[in-house]
Amino acid sequence: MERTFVIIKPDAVQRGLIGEIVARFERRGLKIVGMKFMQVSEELARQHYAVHEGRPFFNGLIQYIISAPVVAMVLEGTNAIAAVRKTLGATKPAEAELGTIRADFGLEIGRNLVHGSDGPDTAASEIALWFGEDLVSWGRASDPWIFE
Ligand code: IDP
Ligand code: MG
Repeated sequence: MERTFVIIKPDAVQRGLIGEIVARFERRGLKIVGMKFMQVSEELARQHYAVHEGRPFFNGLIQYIISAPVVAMVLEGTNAIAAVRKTLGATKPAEAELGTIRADFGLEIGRNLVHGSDGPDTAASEIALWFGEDLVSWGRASDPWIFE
């Protein structure tokens, strides 16, 4: 079973889309094992996006992610990392497939609503950075109907 890290970003929170977005992950069968509503500090934002430091959009990205609260989540499931990335859609909403979160709710790359880890290494480091050990392993009644 794989775990991945998700952020419902400030634009999605301000637009009242938390429930809509969480519902899509739940419907897909992903299990919530961590979730918090929080104001991101500039320090945490810079650590999370350290790989993008020096890019022209970096400062705008940091300001965006600290501009309003976010919902940080850890989701668990079979191939959770790839399943979440597919559910998010392409980074540029204009290129995202219809039916994905970014296509259904977004237009611009700088307001693309959600973050999802892009691989096993980033998932592990992002979960550690945002949640540490503060996760809940639990048996969900529907697990046998979702995981074979
Ligand atoms: P990802 O979120 O799909 O993994 P990345 O390339 O890792 O995409 O970029 C991280 C985030 O940085 C994007 O989700 C988006 O919010 C922002 N970003 C990336 N490229 C641009 C850009 O050219 N302009 C503005 N924001 C950008
Ligand atoms: Mg990325």
